[in-house]
Amino acid sequence: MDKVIVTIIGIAGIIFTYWFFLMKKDEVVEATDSMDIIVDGGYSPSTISIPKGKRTNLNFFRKDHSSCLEEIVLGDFKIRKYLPLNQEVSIAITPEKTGTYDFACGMNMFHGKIIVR
Ligand SMILES: [Cu+2]
Repeated sequence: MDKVIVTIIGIAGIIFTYWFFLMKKDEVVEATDSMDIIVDGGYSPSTISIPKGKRTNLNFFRKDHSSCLEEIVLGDFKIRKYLPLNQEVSIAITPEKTGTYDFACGMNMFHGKIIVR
C-alpha cells in the first residue's frame, strides 16, 4: 500500500514538473502597437507576439543595476542599444516576415523572443 502511494506521489510530481515548465515556456504576450518590457534579472515579458508589417514600439525599462543588462541586442533587426538605468528606451520595429526573432543582452546571456504573427 505504501509503495502505491509513493508511486502515485512520484508520478504526480513528474506531471507537475512537466506542466510547470511547459506552461512557463508558452507564456506569450501579445502586443498590438506597443509593449512595455521590464529589464530586471531578465526580460519581462520575455516572449512577445507582434503583428507583421506593422510598426511596434518595444519600450524597455531597465531596473537592474548590473552592467550585464545595460545593452539590448536585436540581431535580426540590426539594433544594439544602451539602456540607461530607470529610463524608458523605445525601440520601434516593423517586421516584414513572420517568424521568431531573438533578442538578448549585450553579452548574449539573457534572452527573449519576438514572435511575428
Ligand atoms: Cu549580459
